[in-house]
Amino acid sequence: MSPSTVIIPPQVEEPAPVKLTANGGGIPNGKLYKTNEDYQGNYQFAPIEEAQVSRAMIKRYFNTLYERAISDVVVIGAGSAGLSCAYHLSKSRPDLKITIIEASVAPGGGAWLGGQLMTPMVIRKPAEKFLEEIGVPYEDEGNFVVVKHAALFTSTLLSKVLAMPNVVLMNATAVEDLIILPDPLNPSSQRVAGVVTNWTLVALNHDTQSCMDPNVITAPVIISATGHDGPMGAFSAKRLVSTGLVKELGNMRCLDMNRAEPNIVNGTREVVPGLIMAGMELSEHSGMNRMGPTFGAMIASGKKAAIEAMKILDK
Ligand code: 48N
Repeated sequence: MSPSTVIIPPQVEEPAPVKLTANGGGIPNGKLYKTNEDYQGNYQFAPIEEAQVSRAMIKRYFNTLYERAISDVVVIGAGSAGLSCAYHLSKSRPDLKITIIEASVAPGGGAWLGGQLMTPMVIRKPAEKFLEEIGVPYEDEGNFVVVKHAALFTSTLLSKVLAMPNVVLMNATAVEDLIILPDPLNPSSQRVAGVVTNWTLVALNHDTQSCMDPNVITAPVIISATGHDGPMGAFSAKRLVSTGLVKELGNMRCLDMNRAEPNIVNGTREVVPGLIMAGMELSEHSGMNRMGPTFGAMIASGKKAAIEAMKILDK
């Protein structure tokens, strides 16, 4: 084709203006337009009015925000521990309203890469059983397995969790405080009863504007899995200390895989009434070793947190 030849796509019928129906849907002239998936220059979308897109998002998002203001369980942090917890909890208890609050736009935390920005992910046995459950292939190295790319694990787990009808993920949203109330079961003590949230960009910029007040979500059980580093790492552990509910941080100890992983899993527990701590945040709270680039303990800690949450809810 000589360069002077310019292909002018066949003129397609200008879509008639779409009349918005009351609920924000668009049925142009009472009929749905035909579409055309033609890659030879005549690809046609059904017409839309820009306001329909806004209304489609606003209606759903703010309905969810309204409905999840009262949740059954809030999971703070959608890293490998938080997501693993949400998976097991929603699978075991599809009746529960589980709301995940994730500060980053991209959930997944530190589980998009293995170690030192390398992509393979090491998971020590017996945690590979979870990979088999969610369908993540791995290479078997005897006492541990290797997933070819950490993102294969995290994206698979994330897709399973997001497909669960009772799970809602609010990403780009930060927990910037906790709700702590007198414990109705024991008024002389206090109980974590919910979270205080704001858009993360707001939460990180409180010193640039006058008070930008937050929102709240209440729940009888909070599971905190905010990790040990990052802009808000170990959030709840630090907040529990600053409120005086916990005397002092244990501070994460140096790397020792063989101590760190079983201690994190076995130490996953309700650290104060109403709040279960999981994953690497626990190392900061309880002074456990770090394990570095191996993720089996995150998977198992998440599952243990789900088991502990069900014990509380079943009381
Ligand atoms: O992946 P992380 O940081 O945390 P975990 O515990 O799920 O997994 C930890 C794991 O990635 C390791 O650190 C590995 C095993 N390395 C160990 C080692 O020795 O170095 O996920 C925490 C998530 C992140 O996505 C944060 O954005 C989010 O929590 N987050 C928050 N979300 C909402 N509100 C907050 N205040 C908040 N703080 C953190």
